[in-house]
Amino acid sequence: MTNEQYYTFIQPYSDAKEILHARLNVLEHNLYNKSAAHPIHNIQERIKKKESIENKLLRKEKEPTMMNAKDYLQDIAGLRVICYFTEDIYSLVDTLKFQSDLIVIRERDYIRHPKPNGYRSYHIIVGVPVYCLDGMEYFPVEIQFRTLSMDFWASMEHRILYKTTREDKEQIAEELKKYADTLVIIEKQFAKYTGES
Ligand code: 0O2
Repeated sequence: MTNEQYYTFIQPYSDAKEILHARLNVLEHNLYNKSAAHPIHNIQERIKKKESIENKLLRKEKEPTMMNAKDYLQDIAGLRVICYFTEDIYSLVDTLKFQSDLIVIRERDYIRHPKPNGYRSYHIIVGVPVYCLDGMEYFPVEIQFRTLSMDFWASMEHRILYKTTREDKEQIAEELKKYADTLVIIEKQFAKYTGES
């Protein structure tokens, strides 16, 4: 994949991400009209770099071509939505699913079903219709919904352990799992103050 091919290839993914980002901003403004609280703390976004696309395809034992990226990767465009409370995440997901022109391609609820290492997050891959001069096509965008504490833990774990090799990995993983459990308790305590538990 040349640089030029890469930049042409990612354009509609980037457009789909922008469309979804705008829709999430609208929900942030009017989801909770019954209270002053806003559910979203911040939204991060990224487009997978050319090298990451090629490496991921190679890990999947596929040729690193644009065609394969389109066929086998659904996280080329990504949004990470950081919310205050778990309930905010489920409300946002429900409201987003109500938008009938979006299609849900895949969902993974690592909040109700955390990964054994303690990772918690709600992943949903949404097909977003992108209209251009010669028609419409759906492009996938992966959204990771996390609370502030889920994001804190995942960012630290990503930095310290995820995809790393180190001798003390097992011991650190055990400690991080305990911190994940503690954060669940703390988060529930905070939710109590707002009646959102
Ligand atoms: P990176 O470095 O964040 O880009 P798939 O995308 O379907 O091939 P998978 O694992 O089936 O991969 O999808 P899943 O479980 O939805 O996880 C995808 C992303 O979630 C990862 O992207 C991470 O960003 C995040 N994630 C999943 N598990 C963990 C975890 O244990 N710790 C942390 N910190 N993040 C996690 P990438 O591309 O693997 O990595």
